[in-house]
Amino acid sequence: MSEPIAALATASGMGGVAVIRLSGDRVYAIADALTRLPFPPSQRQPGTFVYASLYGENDEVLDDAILLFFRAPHSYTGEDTVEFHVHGGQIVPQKVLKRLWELGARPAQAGEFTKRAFLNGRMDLTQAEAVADIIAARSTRAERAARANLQGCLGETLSPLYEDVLAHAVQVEHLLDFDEGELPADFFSDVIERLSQLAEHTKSLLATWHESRLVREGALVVIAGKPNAGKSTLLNLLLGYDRAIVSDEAGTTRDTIEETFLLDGVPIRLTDTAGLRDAPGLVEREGVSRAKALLEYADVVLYLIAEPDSSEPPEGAIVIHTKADLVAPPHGSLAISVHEQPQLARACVCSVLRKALQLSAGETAHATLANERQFALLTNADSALQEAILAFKKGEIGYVPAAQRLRAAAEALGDILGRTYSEDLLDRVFSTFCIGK
Ligand SMILES: Nc1nc2c(ncn2[C@@H]2O[C@H](COP(=O)(O)OP(=O)(O)O)[C@@H](O)[C@H]2O)c(=O)[nH]1
Ligand SMILES: [Mg+2]
Repeated sequence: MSEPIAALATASGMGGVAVIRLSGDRVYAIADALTRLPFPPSQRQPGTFVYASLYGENDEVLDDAILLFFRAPHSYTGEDTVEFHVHGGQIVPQKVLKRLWELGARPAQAGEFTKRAFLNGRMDLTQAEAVADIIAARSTRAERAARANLQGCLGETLSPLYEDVLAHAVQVEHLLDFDEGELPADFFSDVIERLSQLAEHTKSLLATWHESRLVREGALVVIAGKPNAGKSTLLNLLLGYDRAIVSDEAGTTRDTIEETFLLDGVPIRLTDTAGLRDAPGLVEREGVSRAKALLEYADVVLYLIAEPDSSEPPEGAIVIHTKADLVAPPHGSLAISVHEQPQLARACVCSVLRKALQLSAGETAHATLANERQFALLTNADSALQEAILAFKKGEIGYVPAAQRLRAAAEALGDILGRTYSEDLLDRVFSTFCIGK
């Protein structure tokens, strides 16, 4: 039994068409009551549609709509589903939804359609998460990575790993019930070799998280340096518009200014800061202390120097010499002139950022980890595997703990896929979804 649920699947607000999705048991009875067609929805073939008036309680027409029919298990949720394409805007969709509540449907919770799709075996948990990621994507790169996982890239990589580790755990547990003397002599060396191969897979999958996280969460890049080093000029150049005031008056930028631009699909939170100096005014002093605090959190610090400047760059910062058109930069240094060669300066700084952030040029069409949950579980699986291998290498005394670690590794892998799950986990995953998805 699954209660009929309904929600607006399209964004609320002005729009030509709004789509309302209705899924669960009895949805065809509801659609019959709503349309009053002589050839009612309940008698229609799945995969067809009809244009019909929708009626309210007192025979008034709520809207004219197109209805699409899906039958379990061939629908997004795997349940009977009817979609209503009605006029968009503030009023009509709300009227139709209200009527659906009167007819026995209830409002869907965030992500509930996708949760049902998962529970009905239409997709694994990594695919369900990819649905939310496609919607949340802020760049085509993020969207492509999410699409790959929605198509099952991550699931198809993890499933055989899970099956294999689980099979080993089961086999070892089984063999431990026998006398060691009965085991084939090379049994455990074979197991160790096979597990080491599996650990290679978990390692390479773990390595995808760095870039994935950047694509998803972006990177904080802070531009620092003394007043007049050309920080605001560089910020404007990278953004492509005049965001910050540029002036030869020292102390022009007193607050921190943050704007985002995309570098190869990675959102770069670019932050311009007050020039680092013993500032005369209170406001600028506050700006300087904020700038210093930001240096701690930055993924990359670009430290600009306009000669002559003998200041010490913060540790780990990338030094860029500016205004190369005015003063020859030190030999072998990284130098730009925004005034004379803006294109070159931009290309140079972008390539510095790519390198510092370790961004690969290629876009993702393979399995990547998509979130902290997956990363944490795979990290656990990976260390459990390593511990199992070490335990096996100890010989007989290690076999029991090794079997336990193998079991733990299998469980962690299974959790990523949602082979095992708790209500609590599903709540956490699906509560971040949009209503109507
Ligand atoms: N000649 C030259 N002047 C520059 C260059 N970049 C910035 N400036 C000038 O340096 C002054 C300070 O620049 P600004 O970006 O405000 O520096 P900030 O204090 O570090 O933010 C301004 O007058 C800019 O026009 C450059 O590449 N060449
Ligand atoms: Mg400035």
